[in-house]
Amino acid sequence: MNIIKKPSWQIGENEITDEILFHNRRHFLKLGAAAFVSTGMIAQKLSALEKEYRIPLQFSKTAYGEGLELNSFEQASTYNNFYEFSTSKEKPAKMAHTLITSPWDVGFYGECENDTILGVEDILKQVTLEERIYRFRCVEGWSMVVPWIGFPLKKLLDIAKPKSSAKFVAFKTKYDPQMFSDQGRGIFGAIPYPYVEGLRMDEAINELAFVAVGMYGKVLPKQNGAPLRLIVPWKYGFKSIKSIDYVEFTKNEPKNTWQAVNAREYGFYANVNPQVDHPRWSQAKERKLGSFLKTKTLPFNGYEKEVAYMYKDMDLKRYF
Ligand SMILES: Nc1nc2c(c(=O)[nH]1)N[C@H]1C(S)=C(S)[C@@H](COP(=O)(O)O)O[C@H]1N2
Ligand SMILES: [Mo]
Repeated sequence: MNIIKKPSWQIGENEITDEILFHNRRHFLKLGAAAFVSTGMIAQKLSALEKEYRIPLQFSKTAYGEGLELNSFEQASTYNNFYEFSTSKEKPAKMAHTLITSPWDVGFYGECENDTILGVEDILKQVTLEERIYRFRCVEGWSMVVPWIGFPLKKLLDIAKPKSSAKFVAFKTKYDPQMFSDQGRGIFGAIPYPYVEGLRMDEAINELAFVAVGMYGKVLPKQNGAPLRLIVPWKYGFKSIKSIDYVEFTKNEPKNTWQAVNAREYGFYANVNPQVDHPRWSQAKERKLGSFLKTKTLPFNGYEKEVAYMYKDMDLKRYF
């Protein structure tokens, strides 16, 4: 079925829905379905299809993650942390339809030569997509292995031409209470919004730091942070900020949301470290989604070789 005539990111959300509905309606009619199911049933089926439909992406495969056993798409897209919707793990998948991901602009500002605002489609014209299978470890003690599709974070940052005065980069998730119900609760919200994360510049341009626009071959489900999110595989999951709206280059270390919420429990670096326990639980082990037994957590989540050099002079108990 050839329903994609333009590159995915050039199609508006309504247009996609219309095309899917159009083609599926024809499909149903061809089956003669209309003759024996009620229009109500067709409408129900169509709306389920509409929800599940994700645009396939074109990308190249890479060697990242060879040999790792993948979690299922089902696992990775129905057990989420996305506080803008809910603190429940199951609710983001049910609520995320209110997030409108097209059109979507990303703004760049701060210590850079090229202050600019770009549509996701223009960003995607400047990069090539690749698939990377990464381990992902949440600070809460669960983990997963996911095939992300995207491009190196360095490529995104290069668009803005950071100045040498840029020592850090901060990211902000969109603030829009119409799209994110928990943002509408003001001081009663689960955490302060917008969600903010940050990296030191050398971390941000490390080859592993990744911007994901898809997973499992297709565009990101909204609950996983569409249309674009960070993936920093050697750090706890909260560093991998979702649905990025702004990128700010700074001279000083930005204060990330979780540090603002509880600086004793969550730091800026958040490198996965089985030696440094969370004040309320051990970080020595993790449970992979779908697994019964726990396995040992690896230093830097298994990416020591690629990233440890950046922290060689730092006391990682202090800079947790
Ligand atoms: N904007 C935003 N980004 C976020 C979060 C969030 O609540 N809001 N949760 C973080 C946490 S704690 C984790 S573990 C991962 C979860 O990503 P996933 O739902 O794709 O597994 O997203 C991170 N990024
Ligand atoms: Mo997390």
